[in-house]
Amino acid sequence: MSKIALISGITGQDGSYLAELLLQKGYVVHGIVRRSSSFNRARIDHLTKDKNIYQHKLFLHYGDLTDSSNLNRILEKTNPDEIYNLAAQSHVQVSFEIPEYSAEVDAVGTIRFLDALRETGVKSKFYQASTSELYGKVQEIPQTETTPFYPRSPYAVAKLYSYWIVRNYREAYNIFASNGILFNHESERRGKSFVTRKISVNVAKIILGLTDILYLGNIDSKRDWGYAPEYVEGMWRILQAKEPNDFVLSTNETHTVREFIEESFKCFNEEIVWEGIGIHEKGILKSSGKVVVAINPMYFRPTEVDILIGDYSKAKKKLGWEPKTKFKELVKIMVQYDYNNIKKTL
Ligand code: NAP
Ligand code: F7E
Repeated sequence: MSKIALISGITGQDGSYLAELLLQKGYVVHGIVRRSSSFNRARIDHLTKDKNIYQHKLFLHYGDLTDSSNLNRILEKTNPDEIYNLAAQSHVQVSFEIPEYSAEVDAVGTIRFLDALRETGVKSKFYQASTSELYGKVQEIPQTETTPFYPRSPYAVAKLYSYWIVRNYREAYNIFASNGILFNHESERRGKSFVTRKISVNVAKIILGLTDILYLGNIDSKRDWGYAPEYVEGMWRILQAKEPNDFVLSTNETHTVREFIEESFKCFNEEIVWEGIGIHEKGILKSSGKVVVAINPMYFRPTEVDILIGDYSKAKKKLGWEPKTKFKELVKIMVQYDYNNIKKTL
């Protein structure tokens, strides 16, 4: 008998890779999709097309983490073995603009899901998409599962609630519920308003002569960036462990946004030189003297997370999970994808 998985956030970056992985493993996959006025299924389109090999293995259900009766119905209807709760208002800067909605989805949404599990009596394992943003103003370098949290945005504070309610329901009701504390993971499917993809798309456009300047905010913040397809494999492994537990998934490397920009241009044999300071700093192409990067303070956040670097030793030891794609290769994958993709449309 095939195992049944239910994925919230299936139309997102991680949801789409996870759906692919689970279908390849022979699972029947149910996904929760939001009604939207414009098409929001581009990332899973290839899995849902008619005559697809997964045609009778993938099912989509309208739903929303703000609607608990709907979650109850979906659980009763699908009776999953594994739930992956990936749905979220996932943009940190946007969470400062819509803090209450971010809490509704990213915090209360999780308790709605866990309570639906309790009420329906469905016996499913539960994966929660926790985040390195919980570490915020970091209390320790590198960060591990025991590093104290210090969230620095409405997004991170909401995710902190979810982290703890997962642990509480595990202890109180013996539910197999685990947190994956995932550090930033990127890909050619990353949303275009996150910094890595914003850079890869715009560098490709600059090289193709379609745009002049890439405007960014804080280019000195440091992130631990990995490759998303490897991280969804880690999510699956977290739910295959003997006991529910919490795991960091990361690369144990950290790089600045500035380095991401420099490495992206290097893919086209272009070197960036920096001139000026603060909001007046500019990135200039050494070959032509053209300004291609500038600072726009509208992208600064009221509180910033300066440095993230995760120690994934526990996941390596207990799950046999390790990241394979490191920084330079990740940049190359994203930039080359965007360059080829944009060029095709010309
Ligand atoms: P993403 O691309 O932004 O996808 C988010 C998904 O959530 C989309 O499918 C979105 O649907 C759905 N969603 C948003 N609000 C919803 C609601 N009210 N009800 C139901 N669905 C809703 O995010 P991602 O990068 O794949 O990340 C997946 C999860 O991991 C998120 O919870 C994120 O916070 C967390 N996380 C991400 C990272 C990372 O580096 N990527 C690291 C740590 C944790 P639409 O397509 O309709 O918008
Ligand atoms: O920002 C700086 C920005 O939005 C990274 C989400 O998936 O990962 C993600 O959150 C850094 C920050 O990701 C721009 O200030 C500069 O320091 O790509 P980001 P994030 O905030 O780290 C975590 C783990 C999650 O859980 C989240 O869901 O880049 N930055 N200039 C910029 N960021 C953006 N977005 N746009 C800029 O123009």
